[in-house]
Amino acid sequence: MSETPKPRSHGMFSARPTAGPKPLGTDQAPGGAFRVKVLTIFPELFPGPLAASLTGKALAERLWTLETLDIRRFARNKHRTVDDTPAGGGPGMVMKPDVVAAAIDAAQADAPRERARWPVIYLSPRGRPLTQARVRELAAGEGMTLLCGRFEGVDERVLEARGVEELSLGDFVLTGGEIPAMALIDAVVRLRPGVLGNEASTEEESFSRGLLEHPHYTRPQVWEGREIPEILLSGHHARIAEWRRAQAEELTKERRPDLWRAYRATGGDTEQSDAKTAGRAGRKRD
Ligand code: 4FV
Repeated sequence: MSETPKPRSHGMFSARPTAGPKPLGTDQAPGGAFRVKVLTIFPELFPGPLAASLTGKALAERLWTLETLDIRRFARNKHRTVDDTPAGGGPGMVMKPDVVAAAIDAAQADAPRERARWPVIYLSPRGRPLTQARVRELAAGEGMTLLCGRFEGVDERVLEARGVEELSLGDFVLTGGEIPAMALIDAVVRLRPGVLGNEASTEEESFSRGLLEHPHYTRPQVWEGREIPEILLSGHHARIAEWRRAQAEELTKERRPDLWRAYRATGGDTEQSDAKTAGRAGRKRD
């Protein structure tokens, strides 16, 4: 079996790998670049949509780096077999533990051992549902290695042996983990400093306070006979914030009782409610 395969860096800038291909941007990447490694049997799918817009600009500015490792390169036989029939029978194929482990070990060779700083994540429907809270934690780290499943999934033993975290994009079944991996990368990279024009926008957005986002409006003021709610044109920022909060609460109660319960359990956005109560109290005062 040939020597350990080299990870391929995405040639948006270097079509042919120079001597010892390096992940995109690490050469003069400022220490702070968030590093992403993707283990997949379809490396050509990356960067894909991540090369566009804000994530693409951030990739070019080396605010993050992307390295794909083709799992097939870690196969042990000349047919580069990465899967085999399921033990106990049943449909489909399962990805082999020895091959997947070799890919994980190669990816982690130059990553910090502390998984809190650089977790290894397998995207799968069995995983813990991905939340904005977990995304925020990941964005505060140094990097992450993402394992993209195909077929029926991956042999359980390698997930245990390598302490792999399982995350799910949602209760539905895809043909592969690559799209969930891209979604996770997008969600994490947009929280990195310098990626979003105004970081402020992440404070107000869905889930930032455990609530769904309030409705948005923009010109024209009247569209198909439908008006923008008056309050939003009042210029009264405190009342506008109050209205948006009430809208966010209404919508969350209606569409996501699970989030509403969690929100109430944490006493809602305490300081806000305190402000509100204080405001009310204040008002009473004058
Ligand atoms: C999935 C999800 C997902 C399951 C079998 C890939 C597929 C195949 N990943 N959230 N939902 N994965 O459906 O993350 O291996």
